[in-house]
Amino acid sequence: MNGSLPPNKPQNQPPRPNTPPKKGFNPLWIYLLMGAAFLYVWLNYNGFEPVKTEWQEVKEQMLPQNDVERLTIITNQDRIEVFIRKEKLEKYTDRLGNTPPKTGPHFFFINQTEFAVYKTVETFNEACEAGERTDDRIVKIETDTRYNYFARAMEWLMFPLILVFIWFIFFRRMTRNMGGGSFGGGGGIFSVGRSKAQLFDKDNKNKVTFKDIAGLEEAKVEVMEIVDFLKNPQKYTNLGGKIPKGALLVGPPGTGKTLLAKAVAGEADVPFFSMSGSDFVEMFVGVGASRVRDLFRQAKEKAPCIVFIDEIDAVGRARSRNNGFTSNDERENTLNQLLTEMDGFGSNSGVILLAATNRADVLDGALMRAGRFDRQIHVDLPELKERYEIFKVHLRGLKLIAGFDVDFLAKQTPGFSGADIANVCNEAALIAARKNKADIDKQDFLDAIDRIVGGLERKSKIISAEEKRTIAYHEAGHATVSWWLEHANPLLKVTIIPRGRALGAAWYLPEERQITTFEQLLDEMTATLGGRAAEELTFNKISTGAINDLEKVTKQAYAMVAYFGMSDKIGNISYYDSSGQQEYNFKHPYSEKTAELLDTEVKRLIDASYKRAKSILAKHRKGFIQLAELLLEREVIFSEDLVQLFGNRPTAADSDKPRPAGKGKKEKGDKEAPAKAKETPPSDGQQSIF
Ligand code: NHX
Ligand code: ZN
Repeated sequence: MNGSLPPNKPQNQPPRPNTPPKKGFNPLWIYLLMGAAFLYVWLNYNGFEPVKTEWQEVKEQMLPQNDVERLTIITNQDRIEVFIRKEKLEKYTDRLGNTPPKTGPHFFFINQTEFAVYKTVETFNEACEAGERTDDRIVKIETDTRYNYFARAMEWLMFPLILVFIWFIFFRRMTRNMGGGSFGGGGGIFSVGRSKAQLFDKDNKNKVTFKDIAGLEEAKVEVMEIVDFLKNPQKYTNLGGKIPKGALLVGPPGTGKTLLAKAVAGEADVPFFSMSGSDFVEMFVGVGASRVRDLFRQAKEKAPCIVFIDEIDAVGRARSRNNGFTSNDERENTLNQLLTEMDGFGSNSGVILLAATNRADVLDGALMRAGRFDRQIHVDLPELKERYEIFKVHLRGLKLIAGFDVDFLAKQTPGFSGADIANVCNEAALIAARKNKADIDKQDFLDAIDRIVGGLERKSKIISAEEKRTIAYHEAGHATVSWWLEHANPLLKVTIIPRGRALGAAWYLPEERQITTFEQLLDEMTATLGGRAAEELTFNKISTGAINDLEKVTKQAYAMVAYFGMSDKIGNISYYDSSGQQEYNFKHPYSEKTAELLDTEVKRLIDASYKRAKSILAKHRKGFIQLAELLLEREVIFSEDLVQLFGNRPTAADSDKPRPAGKGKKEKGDKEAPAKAKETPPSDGQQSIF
């Protein structure tokens, strides 16, 4: 392929946009064609057009005065051209201009009298020959057929030209859509095989350094080592070690993989090529592979350097074994080329590959074997302390109210990624600005968090009083059930203000934990079903609104049964596939019989949880109804208000337990449910599933 970056380019030049110099296709032939056409026209045109005259004039004046040298009958144009003798030209300067051309034609007339012309000229010539008019010379008469070659050529060329034009436009648009490369800058169809890597040199303006990254301590150490490999390779090779070829950054979206890579670029002082895995994937066959080749050729020219491929799963997805209709040959070729290139350079050649993905499980095994992406650097969602650090970074530029509690923010945002936190900070600033505040306070941040978790608040959505009631009871159901469950997430607030797609929501503050127990899963399911249960209990009617709850519960129950081995009937079996190989398999890895069993187990779990939710609601009916009515009135209720209604959240001893077995099902601390004995579900039947 074509060289796009001169090998000897000085390192301190500003970074070049990813448009290599224009080469390859030459539109010269189109210009040549046009040039030839113009030349032809120009040569045939001597700057003089014959002047129109009439046969009458020729016959009665020009011929008798012996001015005509010859006549040319254009057979296919009904036109006769008149050539005037050189010595007689000045007679006609008033009509032909001051410098009439020596060669004609000078006049033409419309040929309706061809026969008469012949006759007249013949008579004239005969008279000359007979010596009747001695000063006269014979007038020649010729015929000519004149074609408009240009027009004819155009007729022939028109169709192919239109085709070429359409093809051109189409391809141009296609490459632009797919590659994002600009056509004007030399991209276009004729450079599809070139890599789109963006080169950052050390003087890049918006440079990121490790100081700009909060959290990610372990990942930073790993990545810093890679920088060190490039800076002091001897330190490692002296001892006989080999420099690794690549490292894979793995982690959920928004956790800072790309940022980490950028920091490497900023710190390493070596050229840094950055591209996205999807840049390799193009509609044309063979393009991906040739882009890989081109990328590595460029990288080797610039070694030592770092090549960063973002979203590598776009190319690195495991090659399918069954080469059926699910296979993607083009992508596999690209991957094969990538594997070949990674083996192709010696490990000390100074090119280190960094790649980022949020789906390491789907990557091809060959990509991750030793000698390729040797090391995996896990970039996880930030934990409390890390979120605190990240908040501090993003709050740097913001005008905060005095005494702002950053720690509180970190506590309120479990499960947030670095990108989410950046978003919260920005959103908070915007919200404060909208309210014309001088500085940003805690409430702005809370609103920003709500907005990012739940979407835009839609206060103006018109909801009928009846629907409002349903919503309030639904949410009160969630709140009540979760309140009385020991392992359910602590409630933050309940709201019936529509937000995003939801008409109302119960907000929890999930506990940060690494593993989840069966009891926790069960309690969460029960709390999620509390909304539907509340609708059924209070109105004896159910609504479609619970779709999201039911979806969540169903997935949860399926995961418990099929993945976590939490059903006795299925046993300690997991049909989870972490290799991602099964993803395109339409067949389940289990028998039909097991499939049925899974279904019944899922149903049993959900049914039991639903009954449990209903029983809790029935038991705490009074508080539940009070809560719903309060919610209708206030629209938002915080956990503090719930303490007023229900008392403190029960401890392990007095909350509703899924394992009654005679001892846990005592309703201590519940004074608002006088009908408790009646509402308590029969304690055999459903026990077996727990
Ligand atoms: C609709 N929305 O789609 C209306 C506007 C039962 C009182 N016709 O369970 O709002 O019915 O506890 C993410 C989050 C769909 C995705 C919420 C997709 C909600 C929410 C349907 C309350 N709160 N349902 C709830 C609700 C609805 C829906 C979602 C989603 C309702 C319920 C949505
Ligand atoms: Zn709900």
